[in-house]
Amino acid sequence: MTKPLVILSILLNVTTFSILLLLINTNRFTCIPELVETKEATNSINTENLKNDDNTKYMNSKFDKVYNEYVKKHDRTITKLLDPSNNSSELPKVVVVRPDMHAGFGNRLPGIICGFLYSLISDRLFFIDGYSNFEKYFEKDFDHNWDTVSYLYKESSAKDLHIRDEVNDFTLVARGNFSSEEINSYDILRVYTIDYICAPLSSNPYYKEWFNKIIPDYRIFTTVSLTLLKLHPDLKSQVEDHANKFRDYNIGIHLREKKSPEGTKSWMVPIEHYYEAVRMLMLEVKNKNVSIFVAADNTDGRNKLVNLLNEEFKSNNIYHDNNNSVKIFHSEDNMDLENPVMWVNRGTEVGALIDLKLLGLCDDLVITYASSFGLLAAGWSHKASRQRGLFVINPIKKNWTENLQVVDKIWMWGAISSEPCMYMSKLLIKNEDEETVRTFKSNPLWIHYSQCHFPIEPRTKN
Ligand SMILES: Nc1nc2c(ncn2[C@@H]2O[C@H](COP(=O)(O)OP(=O)(O)OP(=O)(O)O)[C@@H](O)[C@H]2O)c(=O)[nH]1
Ligand SMILES: [Mg+2]
Repeated sequence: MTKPLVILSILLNVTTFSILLLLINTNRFTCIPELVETKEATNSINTENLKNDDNTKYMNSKFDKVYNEYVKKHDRTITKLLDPSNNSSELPKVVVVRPDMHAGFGNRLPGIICGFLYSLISDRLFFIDGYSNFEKYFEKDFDHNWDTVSYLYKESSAKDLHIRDEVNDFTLVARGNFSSEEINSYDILRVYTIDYICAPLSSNPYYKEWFNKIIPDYRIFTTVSLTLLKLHPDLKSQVEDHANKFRDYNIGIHLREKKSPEGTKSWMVPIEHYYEAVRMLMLEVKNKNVSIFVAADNTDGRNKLVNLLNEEFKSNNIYHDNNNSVKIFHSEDNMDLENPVMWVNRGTEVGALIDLKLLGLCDDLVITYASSFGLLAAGWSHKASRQRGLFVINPIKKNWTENLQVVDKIWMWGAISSEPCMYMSKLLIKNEDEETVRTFKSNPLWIHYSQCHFPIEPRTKN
């Protein structure tokens, strides 16, 4: 190249580069508006409530694709099945989940999530049997009401995968093949459980790869529940009304006092322990408007805790030095209302769902050991991608309460994940064969799944 040509080429390059820089600075370069939009979306998440639940921190586009394909397949198959001109005698294979309608609301949902996972991995259709008023509380993307098709399956063969604590095929869940000849010979796989019983499925060698591809972060419950269990718009707007009280940073507390390990009345959960956990969280918060949302299984306990927190934040200098303003609130549910379905567990179904969702919208959670309510709220959460796990408050023996700081057992711990509890996992570890236990323990969360509930013994048949 001659000298003038080299100079011209340098000039041209410099000019092009300058124009590019100018375009970038003035946001006129095509990719810039997108970048700006993403930033705005991320910012709006900080004040997230359900209004923007399509744009929340936790999203999984890979699973969404699988889900949307499933919905299309379900609709197509059902339309064909119910078409009067269809004279094929072949019935699609199905998974049918029966929730326990006499159990707490936190107990009804895990079986649904498990059943849906079973249907995905085994290429079966998914149905729910006997969830009264499901449509009143949740928005459905497809018709999974078993009543729609059950009359066709009167003569069909069925296998019980789970019947509460009595029957649980853990070997199949942890290391079996859901498409084997044996399992395929059944038209119906039945799931009747109150537990997040399918947790070992993500360790199963047949499905590990699928999970690694579709839900690699082990937020399995969150991923499935945010698509399959969408709150009904009426309830959603009630949640939004409450969520408007949320501020820059929100701590959610679930206080469960009315539950003790089976057969013992000697355990209690000191209210002060929740307040200790909140103090620990608050020490790291500076220059923020904070809200604390308190959900509880009884009005008295809730009021005591709210008063204690109010008192603390009025007087304690630590928080004033951190320059935080704190507001404490709760939903309107009156926990003294007797629930006709569950006389031990009070309050209304709407109230419980609203509390669950509000807890799930908080930035941090302080919940009660062994209560599926708090663990479920953590799992059914748009904030599941928060880095810090849950603070879990353990009950302690009543006669230890004279000195609350000295107990010979952990009374507060931080969970590594927001996955719900699998209370049967202790039983799995105790009773199953070595290979099943080993496979379950290959799940990095096995301790999380197995340390969140009192040990239970299998029911003896009499
Ligand atoms: N509204 C509301 N209801 C609650 C709250 N905590 C407990 N309840 C009621 O108590 C029930 C507790 O049942 P679950 O949701 O299964 O929770 P759990 O603590 O595991 O209790 P069990 O499984 O019944 O032993 C709920 O369904 C509600 O009826 C709360 O914070 N708010
Ligand atoms: Mg429960």
